[in-house]
Amino acid sequence: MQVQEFPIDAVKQLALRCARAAGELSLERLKQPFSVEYKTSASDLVTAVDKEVEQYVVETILKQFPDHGILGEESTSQRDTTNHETLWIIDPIDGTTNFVHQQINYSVSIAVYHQGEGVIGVVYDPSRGEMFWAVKGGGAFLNHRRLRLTRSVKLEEALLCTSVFWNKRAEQIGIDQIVKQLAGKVRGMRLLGSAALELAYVAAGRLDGYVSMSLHPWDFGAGRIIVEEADGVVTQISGVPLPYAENSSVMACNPTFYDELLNHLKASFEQD
Ligand code: 2AM
Ligand code: CA
Repeated sequence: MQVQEFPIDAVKQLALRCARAAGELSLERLKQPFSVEYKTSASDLVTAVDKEVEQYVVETILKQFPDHGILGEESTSQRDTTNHETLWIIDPIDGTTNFVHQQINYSVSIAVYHQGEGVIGVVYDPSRGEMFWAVKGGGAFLNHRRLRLTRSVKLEEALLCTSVFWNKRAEQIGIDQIVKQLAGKVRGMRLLGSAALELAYVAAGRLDGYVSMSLHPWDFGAGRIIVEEADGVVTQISGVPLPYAENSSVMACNPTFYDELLNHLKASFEQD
């Protein structure tokens, strides 16, 4: 049997090209009015642009790699995601609420997993022209600049970010108390509204850490690879490894205070 080698360079080039083109398309669409719909509620939006951008990305990938699987937030791809050696995980617009209200602070997120392992992560911020990307074993970059977390940070010095959804489940796990306790321990807390971008900022050292109780695979698929390649640590909030195609909690941070943050989170969950 002939074993085909994974064409990592071609896949990387395609991921970068798709992210840039998708971002440019989103900027172009901001020049005209577009439709905004409620998905499940007034705080859960989807626009015609999310759908158009996802469709563009899916078609572009499948033209070059027809046998690859795609898991996209807007499900314009109805293909089975379980039976592919190579799975692309994409969010055409991560931070749709920001896209609608602010026209900045959103991103295109594209990740490629091969045999279950994250090999390429790309998070593109079109409003600032910032491309965050990483190849497994090859490092993380912001445009052409290498990203490395070399600074030593203590929990009390950390600028942390979180995405919290103030819903019934959040109430049940006591999210208000958990966030309050965390905020009291660190230098500052931020809530930017695009998980993919927040993870990219951890890799770039603009934030020291990011915590979320629950994210979708397209929210963290690419950012997680970028943080790891910048020498950061990413796990679930219990400390166990992240899955790649399922929902999960996420904690990502500079490695020098990972244990401190993990112990703090564990303690605040035990109190609850
Ligand atoms: P989205 O814009 O693609 O929906 C802050 O809102 C961040 O969390 C964004 O990355 C957003 O992605 C994501 N998000 C929004 N609602 C979510 C939910 N119910 N579960 C997980 N992630 C969500
Ligand atoms: Ca989205």
